[in-house]
Amino acid sequence: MLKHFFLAASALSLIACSGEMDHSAMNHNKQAAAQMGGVEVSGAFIKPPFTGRTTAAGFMVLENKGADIRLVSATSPISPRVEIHTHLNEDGVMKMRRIEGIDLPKGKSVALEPGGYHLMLFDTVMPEGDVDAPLTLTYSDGTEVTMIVPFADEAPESYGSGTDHSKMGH
Ligand SMILES: [Cu+2]
Repeated sequence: MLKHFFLAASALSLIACSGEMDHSAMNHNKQAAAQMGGVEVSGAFIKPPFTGRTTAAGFMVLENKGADIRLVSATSPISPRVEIHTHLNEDGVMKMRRIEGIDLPKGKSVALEPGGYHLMLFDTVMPEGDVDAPLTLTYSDGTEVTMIVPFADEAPESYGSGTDHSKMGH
C-alpha cells in the first residue's frame, strides 16, 4: 500500500508524507527529516520485539517549527494497536504509562527515546524480509504524516548528524 513511498537512499528514516512528497528534499542530506505540519521528524526507528515477544517500540525526535501542537496518535500496518507511552518514576521504579498525547511546544524538540516518551506497537507482525515499515503520526490539528521507519535495536549511528542532540530538551 505505501510501498510507492519507498525511497532509495541509505537513510535512517525515509520519510514519506501522506500528501505530496518532495523527492529532492528527501534525497538531500536532511532526508532523515520531513517538515509536515510544522513538525520535523528525525532519527525515527522502530525497535523490533524481543524474541518470542510481539511488542515493538518507536523512537524519534520531533522538532516543532510551527505553532504549538500535540502528537495525538500513531498507527502502523504492522501493529493493530499503537499507543503513546511515557516512563514515570513511581517510588523509585520506572513504569510505563499510556498517555493521551505529547505536547510539542512551538520551537522545541521533544525526543521519544528509551526511558522516556515512546510509541508502543502491540501485536507487531514483522514484515518478512523488510527492513522498514510505515508509521503514521497524527497531530492535534488533524495533520497525518506517514513515514517509512527503519527497524533498529538502537538509534542509528548518524542519528545526531546535523543536529546536536545534547542541546535538546531532554
Ligand atoms: Cu511502552
